[in-house]
Formats: sequence, structure tokens, C-alpha cells
Amino acid sequence: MKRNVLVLAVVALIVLAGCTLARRPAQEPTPSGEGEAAPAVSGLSPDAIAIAQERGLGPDDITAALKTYLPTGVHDDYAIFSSGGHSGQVLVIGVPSMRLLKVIGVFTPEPWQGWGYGVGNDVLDEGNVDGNEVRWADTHHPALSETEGDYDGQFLFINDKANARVAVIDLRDFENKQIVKNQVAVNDHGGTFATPNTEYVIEGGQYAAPLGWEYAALDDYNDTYRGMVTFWKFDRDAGRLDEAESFAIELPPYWQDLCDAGKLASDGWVFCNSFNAERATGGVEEGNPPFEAGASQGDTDYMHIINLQKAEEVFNAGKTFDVRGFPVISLDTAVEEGILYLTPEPKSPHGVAVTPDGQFLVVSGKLDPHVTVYSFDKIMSTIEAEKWDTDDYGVPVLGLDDVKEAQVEVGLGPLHTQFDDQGYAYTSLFLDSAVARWSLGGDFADLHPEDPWQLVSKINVHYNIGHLLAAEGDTVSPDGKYLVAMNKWALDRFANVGPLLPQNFQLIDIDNTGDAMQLLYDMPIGLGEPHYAQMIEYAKLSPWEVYPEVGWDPQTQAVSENAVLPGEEKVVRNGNEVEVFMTAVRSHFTPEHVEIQEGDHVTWHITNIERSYDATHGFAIPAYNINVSIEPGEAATVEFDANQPGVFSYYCTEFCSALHLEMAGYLLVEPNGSSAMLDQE
Ligand code: CUK
Ligand code: CUA
Repeated sequence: MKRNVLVLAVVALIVLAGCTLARRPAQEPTPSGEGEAAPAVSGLSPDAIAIAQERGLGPDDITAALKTYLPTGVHDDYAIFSSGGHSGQVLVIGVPSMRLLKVIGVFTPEPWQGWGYGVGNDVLDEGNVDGNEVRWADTHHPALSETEGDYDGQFLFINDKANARVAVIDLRDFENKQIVKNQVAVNDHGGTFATPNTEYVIEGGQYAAPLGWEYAALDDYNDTYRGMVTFWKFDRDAGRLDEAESFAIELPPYWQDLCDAGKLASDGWVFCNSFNAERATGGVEEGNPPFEAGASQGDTDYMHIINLQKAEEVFNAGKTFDVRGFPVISLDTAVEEGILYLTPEPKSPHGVAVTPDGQFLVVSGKLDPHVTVYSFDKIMSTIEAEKWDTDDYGVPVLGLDDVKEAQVEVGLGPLHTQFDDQGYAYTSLFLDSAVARWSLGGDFADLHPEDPWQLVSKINVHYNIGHLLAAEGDTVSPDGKYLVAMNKWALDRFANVGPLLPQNFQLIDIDNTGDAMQLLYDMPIGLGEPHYAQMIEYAKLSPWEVYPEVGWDPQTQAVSENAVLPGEEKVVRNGNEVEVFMTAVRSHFTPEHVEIQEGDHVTWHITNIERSYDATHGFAIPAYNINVSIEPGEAATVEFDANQPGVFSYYCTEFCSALHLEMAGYLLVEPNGSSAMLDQE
């Protein structure tokens, strides 16, 4: 009997699914011309029920499969740009399929893209710290560029928590263009976040240290250790952070955690939560309470409320001092000028999220089952009334009751919050391993007039969720539809791959607002640990298919002066400086023989003169640690010292054509003092 009900349900779902499939617009043909028309309902396999039964799939499994499955050649509706965690990279993932589309080399060399193996070396060097090569990063928070508070699909920023660095990726070619090293702090956390028109990219600090990380004993913590927040000015035309127009603000040595930019109602302000307002300095080995206890003694920490507009004026007026040559607004100046305010936040908070209308700020206390909602209006009127106490550094502290709008009990271990288009907020619950959906008051108060701010429902996730992201869920106009839980633990979700487990991204359907949320898909992330990610409607992205002109330099986004056109190939010697000018096209390099002497310094220019979509060539020289990817139109330059004599067959590393294996050449490095060389002389 039960089985019949299941079968009926399956049939009903398949029929429904058939309708959906039938409504799907026909896809554009793929470049190879293999596009097929959308299947008709009648085209469904009669074996579908048998398959579902054999695989033990219930109705929920089948709807989940139908909501996520993409036939070959059909594209995703959304893209996730995810932190790659300590891989130092960025992951691009399609939604709803949860297919990995790309891993972008950012702070860490990435051989497929040649990143750090011939190209990108200068950008990676920009990220060196005092001359030390740093070739990994702990990426936490990607931030898409915004226009009027909405993703514009042009740029992506991401921070490195370990070394306080920020990278800039151009979404025309999905390549990293810049790395800046923060001069004020050695590590960061509260970044990156973009202001509503990407005037600034915010990078907040975390573990307090003397500014410029100069030496000072921990006994001097209160006097010499400091927090910071940095505002990197973004030059959209140049596609670069403009260090000359950027500045930082000195903050008390509370451990600033995450920030968010105000928007609409709160545009021009920035909010950063913190923990360790206790200013614990650890030292279990000396009998002190461990950090985890010392930093959690108090009932509250401080949310930092920063008047960015005012700070910009003060910076422009030159009221700064220098840390390693970087301008910093001192804590005293920040207080005098009305740039910095604090307000209590319970209890060991993590994250601050500005609601889409900019009117409210949501903070979660990791050790408090509530989210606390602050009213921007109340913050402004309290500041205007000059109603505050001060902390030990003279910073105004607004009373919690004066600025609080509501507290919503959501569950255990609340961390991060996102929003949808229906007036709901979603908060990740680390300890509960769940996502709480709760209703916003304010403009949405009519939804639940009796109690506008209330928990509505929860969905379990697997397991120990950190961040979560909803479609455009941190912008002024969230899309709803999809939410992804970024789970820290996987446990039994996947087959055992040894003691180090992947993280688990779980896709959740939040479209049926008011109804139950549905878990759709598990995606193991075998590289990590990812922290935050953002999801953008794919239609907002318009990456190039090939570089705009032959000889394009992706670093300058212009035609390179070293571009090589067909017929211009040559090898030029000047003393022991050798310059190779090479073209690549299916299926050969020109030249195919390059003969040099041991000890030569070699500068090798290669232009891929192809104009066809996807006609990428690679170029590898064995033993010299060189491999570059040269996309259609791209001009790449690699440099090396020919310090190893011998025969080195260079070859194309992308299977580009039927005669790809033949796309090769010989680099002959003649040993110094060899008879051949003497013969020549
Ligand atoms: S942090 Cu990782 S789970 Cu860096 Cu945004 Cu909260
Ligand atoms: Cu070019 Cu393979």
C-alpha cells in the first residue's frame, strides 16, 4: 500500500517535471554545433520509475534531482564566487548544478593557468611581506564590486587573513590583477567588503598588534597594541586599488572581526563587530586563562560604528600619521572628529550584516542563542543626543537599549546572516547545525503584525555550518531562490577519503517562502577551507570569450608592446641577453628551434594568434619551472636564466588539436666551453 503511494507520487512528480522541461527554452547551440532541442514530455524514459525504485529515491530526492540537474550544454542561472580558504584561490561554482566551473589562481601559484610559473609572478611578488615570498593565503571573504548596492559583475576582491593582503580579480577574464599588502597590520579578517558603489574596499583587522607589527611586549598590550580598519580606494577605470588614496583608522585593541558597509539609509557608514573586548592576552603556559576563556569573560563585546564619509574628509585634510608610509587616522582623531562609536553586542559575536534596506544591523553572539538587531535610526539619534559613556580609550559607547531594535531567539551558535526578497533573514547556527529563517520587521512588519521579528522555521544541515549565502543575499535587492550552507564538517556525508575531509556546500531551495526549505544537493569542496562566498545572477557577468585583440596583455588589459604577429617571429641576441619572439597557433610554435648559450638571460614572448573560442595553448619548458597558459589573443612573456645546459623539448600543454602532440620545439642550451662553441668562434 505504502509502496503504491510512493509510486503514485513519483509518477506525479515526473509528469510535473516533464512540464518544467517542456517549458525550458531551447538552448543556444554549443560552439561545436551539437546543441539539441529541449526534450518533449513524451521523451521521458519509461524506466524512470524503475530507476527511482532501484536506487531507493523518494519523492523529495526526485524533486531535488529535478531542481538541480542540468542537461549537457545547459548553463547555470547563478555563479558562486567562493573563498578557496588556505588554498589561496577563488572557486567559481554554478548554481543550481553545483558544478565547479573554475579555480582562479590568486595568492598561490596555479600551474594550469601558469600563475606563478611564468606569468603572474610580478603580481605574486606584490604580495611579498618585507621581502619574504609568501605563496599561500587564507582567503576568507570575497566581495563582488557593486553599483548602487547591487552586484555589477565587474570585479571581485578577496582578502588573505594570514598576511593581511587583498587581491583584485577582473571578471572580464577571471584573472587576478593585483595584490596589496596592508602596512598597518600583519593579518586581517574583516574584509573584503565593498561600499555600495565600490568607492572603497574594506579590510578590517583581527588579532591586535602594535601598528606596523613592530615589537612590543604583551605586558604593554593595553597601551601599544591596536586594532585597525583599512579603506582601500578602488579605481574602477584602472581596475586597481589606489594605494595613494587609501587610508586606515587606528582602533582599540579589541579583536575586530567582520565588517559590512552601510547602504541606502546607512550609506556612508561602516559596521564592524569585535570579540575579546576583555583584551585577554592568553598565556596558558604561564597559568593565565586560555584565550578562549579570557576572551569570553564579559557578557558583551563592541560593535564599531564608523563614519566613513567623515573619515574620508579627515584623511583628505591630512590629519593622519604614517605607519610604514601608510596614512592612519589616530584613535584620538577618530574620537575627536566623530568618526568612531561603539555599542555593546552580546556575547562573543561573529559577523555583522546590514539589512537590504540599510536600516538595521544584525549581529550574532556565538554564545548567545539570539541575533541582536540594531536600528540605524536609533544609532543616529543617540549620537545626535550625545548620549554615551566612554570606554578606556575615550571612545563613545552607545547604550545597547538605546540602539537595539529587537532580539530574535534563533538557536545555538548563530554566526552569519543573509537575506531574501520576501522579508526574511537566514542565520547559520553552528552548534545546532541548522539554518534559521526569521522575519524582518521594519518595512516588512506587516508580514507578522503581532510580532514582526520572529523565528519562522529551521532546516537542518550537515554539519556545523559557518557562513551561508543566499542569491545576491547581501545586496540591496536579494533574489531569494537559493541558499548555500557552507558546512565545516562533513562526517558521514561522503565516502571516506582519509582523516582530512572535504568541506560540504549544501544547496537549499528557499524559493517557496513560507513553506519548508528543501535541501537539494551536497557538494564536497576538496580544497579549502572556504569561508564566505557570494552568489550572483549569471546574466550580470559578461566575460570575454577571447581577448579583444591579438597580442593582448591581461595585466594591462591592452595590446602588449611585445605582441608577436605572424611573420615577426625571431630570436634576437644582445650580448648574453636573448629575446625570443614566438607565435602559437594550431598546431605549431614558430620558431621550433631555439639555440642559446649556457648563462644567457632569456626573455621569451609568445602570442597565441588564435581567434577561436577555447583555442588555448600551453607552453612548458622542462627543468626551468615554466608553464604558461596562453588564451586566444593573449601575449605572454616569461623570463629565465639559462643555467642548465642540455636539450629541453618545449611543448604545448593544452590538448588543442589532433596534432597537439606535434606542437613542440627544441631549446638547445649549449654548455659554456663546449667544442661546438669553440668551433663557432
Ligand atoms: S569567518 Cu569563517 S565561518 Cu572568516 Cu567570515 Cu565566520
Ligand atoms: Cu597547442 Cu596543444
